[in-house]
Amino acid sequence: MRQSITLLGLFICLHCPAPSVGFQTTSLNQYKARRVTHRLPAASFDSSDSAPIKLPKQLKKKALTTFPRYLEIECWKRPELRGLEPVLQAVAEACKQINRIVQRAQTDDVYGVAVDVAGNPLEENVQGEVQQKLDVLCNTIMMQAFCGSSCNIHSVASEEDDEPRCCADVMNDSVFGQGEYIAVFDPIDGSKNIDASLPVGSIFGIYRTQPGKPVNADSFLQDGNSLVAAGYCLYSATTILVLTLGSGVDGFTLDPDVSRFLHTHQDIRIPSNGAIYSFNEANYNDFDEPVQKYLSALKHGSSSIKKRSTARYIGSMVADVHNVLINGGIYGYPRTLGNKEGKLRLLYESAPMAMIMEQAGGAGSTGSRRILDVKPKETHQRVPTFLGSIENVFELDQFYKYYSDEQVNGNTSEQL
Ligand code: FDP
Repeated sequence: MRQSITLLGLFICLHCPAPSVGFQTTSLNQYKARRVTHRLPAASFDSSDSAPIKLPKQLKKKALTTFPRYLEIECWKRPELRGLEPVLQAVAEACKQINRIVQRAQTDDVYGVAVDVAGNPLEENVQGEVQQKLDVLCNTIMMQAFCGSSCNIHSVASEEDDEPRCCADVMNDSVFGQGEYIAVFDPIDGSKNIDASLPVGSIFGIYRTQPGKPVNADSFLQDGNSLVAAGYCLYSATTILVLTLGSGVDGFTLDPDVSRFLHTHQDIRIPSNGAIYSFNEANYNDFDEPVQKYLSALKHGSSSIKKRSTARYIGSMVADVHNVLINGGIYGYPRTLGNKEGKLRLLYESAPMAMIMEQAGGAGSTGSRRILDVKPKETHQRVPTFLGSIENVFELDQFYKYYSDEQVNGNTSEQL
């Protein structure tokens, strides 16, 4: 009896009309009037009165290896990487600088549109975005770290620059244009998040130049299997640098007291499956059918991952992917009706992240193939991106396979 009353209630509820203007019992003005609008008088106390915060004695520092020492040991074990040691040291220093800039974004004058020497706003970049001061600043820092720390990087391609640049040109000295490596990076990814004090990150990858071939824009069109190193730095509750040199993944947390990256995460392994799914679901109606079906399966509990799914989306790739790397699950930026190749850039976003995922035991897929197998046709190419635990990404791929087989003549899962 009780159950049938509950069901009846549910039925009535499901069939009751959606509230319309005529249905309202409270007008908007009445609603607004209910808010607490008075302001408390501004607190007046002299901040110099406040005593310095003392940390409890039991908060002792852990004995952790520093990033420079870690690099020294790794490059000693693998002499072929020695040329990268000064480069990666400099990149870590650049991440510290970017970290400070991000933390000062609300208090210092680093906001707003970037201007040239004459004070005119810079032109839109190749992505069609007006460059912000912060983007330009972080780009310069990263570029100088890669190009100016040694003579080992020949050229760089950045999200912020339309074309790759030779380090000789960046440093204005021909000695810097001879290295055997090239680097790709996104100096500040998810920068729209900074206004709201949310996490952002930097992403990078390093390739070898092709022996016997001149280094030019085509040298960057290598698939992700050729990456020698990849990493990202997340500027969040803690600042963490995550790095792979092709034999596992390690994480280094910035200790703000001594301004050093310390080896806090040894041999990171992503769980083989996980509950998190991290997609911008506002785009659901524009996703491919296989992605829609996959997301529905997660929500209805019919996924092969026998865990109750939980949604997490910050809107900053580094933060979202890091969450999935640590806790397990899947991150996705699929193609949409408006963005046929998705939004993320293959060379300096998806491929480095896919290398990290695979090195941690996870997977990176476009839905139909490994991200690391996609050979770019141009520097700023975009690619549908799914990254995460191996079982989760495998299941997503299965949805693509199943629904493409079903629509042999359709174009929902066209091969990249
Ligand atoms: P952003 O445009 O702020 O640089 O790289 C692109 C990116 O950020 C990713 O970091 C982020 O995950 C994604 O775009 C967010 O896009 P949506 O707002 O479309 O979800």
